[in-house]
Amino acid sequence: MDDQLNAVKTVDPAVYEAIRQEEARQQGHLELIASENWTSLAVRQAVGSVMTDKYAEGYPGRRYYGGCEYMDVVESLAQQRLKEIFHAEYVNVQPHSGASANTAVYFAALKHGDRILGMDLSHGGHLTHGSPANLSGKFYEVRHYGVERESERIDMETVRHLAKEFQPHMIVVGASAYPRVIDFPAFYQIAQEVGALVMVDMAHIAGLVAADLHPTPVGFADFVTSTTHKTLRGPRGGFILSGADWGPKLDKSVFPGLQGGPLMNIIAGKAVAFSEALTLNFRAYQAQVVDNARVLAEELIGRGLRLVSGGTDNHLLLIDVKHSGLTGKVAQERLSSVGITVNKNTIPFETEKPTVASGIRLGTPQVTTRGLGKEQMTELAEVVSAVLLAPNGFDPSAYLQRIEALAREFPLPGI
Ligand code: DSN
Repeated sequence: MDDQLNAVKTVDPAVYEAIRQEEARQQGHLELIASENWTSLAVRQAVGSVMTDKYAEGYPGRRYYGGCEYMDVVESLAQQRLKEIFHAEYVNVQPHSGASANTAVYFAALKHGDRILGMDLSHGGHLTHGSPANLSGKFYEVRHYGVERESERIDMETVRHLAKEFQPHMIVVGASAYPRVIDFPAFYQIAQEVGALVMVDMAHIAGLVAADLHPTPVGFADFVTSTTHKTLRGPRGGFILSGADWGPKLDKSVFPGLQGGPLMNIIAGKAVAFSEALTLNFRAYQAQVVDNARVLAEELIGRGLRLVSGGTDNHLLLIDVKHSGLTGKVAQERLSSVGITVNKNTIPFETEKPTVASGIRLGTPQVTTRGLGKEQMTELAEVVSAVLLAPNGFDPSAYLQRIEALAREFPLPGI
């Protein structure tokens, strides 16, 4: 990264220093935040390019400003590749984030006050799926489904019952902390029965879907939204997929409805990431992400930790740390003291505030990008379980050394 940061160093030493320290933090620790990843040098170079300097309001071939010929090249490439990855008829690569993508769909398909049925945030859903703290919960009438107390999984008969009672205009499917396969055809069937539209937010599992490791929502949803930076390993941003018939409305909803000029440097980074996602290497990477999560889950359970739903089918796992006498906040701090970054997370039927929480969420996308495999998952599980089950006042230094050694052995590619 040296050459790319020389100018920053000269012009703004304070920002340079913060970037370097962040680089060292990421390099020297293990990032187990399930929604994070490590982009390729190619993606970061595209994002850091002159594409950031251009206004390109509109869409390829129909822009409001002159000089957009290369913007058109890049956005069209991103669109074509995204269509190819997910077999979608219509794509929009301009949403600045997953939240923007979801909001653009709501504004295209719903009226103020319409009813949406989405997954409860504390059961693994997302803020933009109707939380009262989010625009989606303020603009629409919301009912939530969750997981069953015993199985900690979504029960489709419960969802059907709720849908029949509530008669939603839209069912929102997808989660940010659900470790199990989501049955998209079953949701779609229920939506058909009650005459609702379906939006699937596949942000967390987009990379797995791209690699055929999770059933695709395409064909079982009117709209599919996603971020680009989680398992999909692109730059920070969002996108929308749908059938061609919704295209004109969605285009208008994103621009000029919700956004102004697209972030063309990010769209260039998306195009590069989508080309990477079409390779065999990417499929192998996703398979390793899932294998690593499974091994990590099994090893943690074997060492006495309780996992929500008893395991994982995807890239993430939720540990009920209350079961081990901790809060999520304390567990996050303990792991941080040994060089492992995680986030505290509410668990189903939560009794603590979200800022305290009873769980932590762990994911394997980033550590898999740096090359950790099953053997290292066993070592990670040893450290995580020892740290979570240790008495208060334990000495973290030996564990920190082990994690730092692992981080050195598996450097982040491209620095
Ligand atoms: N904040 C993201 C996550 O961590 O899952 C969702 O937007």
